[in-house]
Amino acid sequence: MADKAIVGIIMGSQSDLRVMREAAEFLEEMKIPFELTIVSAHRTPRRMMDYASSAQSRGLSVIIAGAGGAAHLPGMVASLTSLPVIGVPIKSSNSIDGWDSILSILQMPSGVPVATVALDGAKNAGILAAQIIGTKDKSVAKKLNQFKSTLQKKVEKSFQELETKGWKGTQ
Ligand code: RP5
Repeated sequence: MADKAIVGIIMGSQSDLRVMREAAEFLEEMKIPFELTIVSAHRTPRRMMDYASSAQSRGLSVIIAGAGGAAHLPGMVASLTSLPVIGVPIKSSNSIDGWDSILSILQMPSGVPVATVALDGAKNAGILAAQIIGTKDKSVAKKLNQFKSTLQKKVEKSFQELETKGWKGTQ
């Protein structure tokens, strides 16, 4: 992507990409320039510190961080920057049942928030990042409104289909 990245997508391992790509795909759809890389809190702690502490001066506005198991990446990144950090808990090979990833990312101490999305909810992380960018960028806000209206139309179509079968939907 040619333009300077304003969203940073990071993940603890290459194995997280199967989930995290959905955030990237949504940002691509919204034409929001982003960067995507692997940064591990445990295996590359110095890289994590460099990434998080330089993020704002490099022009990023939001960071999306995904990790699984003992998922310390989003919280540690949030401790090193005042940019908003969106955390994606991943059900990885070292995760027991996903709750370990969720709680590691969600239960942050007061003063260091991570906006945590659902387990494997990378698309919502992309949407939330776009919504943050859309507070200042009118063209992104317009695209998001169109996206939300397609969501509405899909539901309308499905309840209309039920009604044509003679099955009454909720009032
Ligand atoms: C975490 O450990 C990563 O974010 C990944 O979800 C998990 C497993 O990593 P790999 O062993 O697949 O590299 O740090």
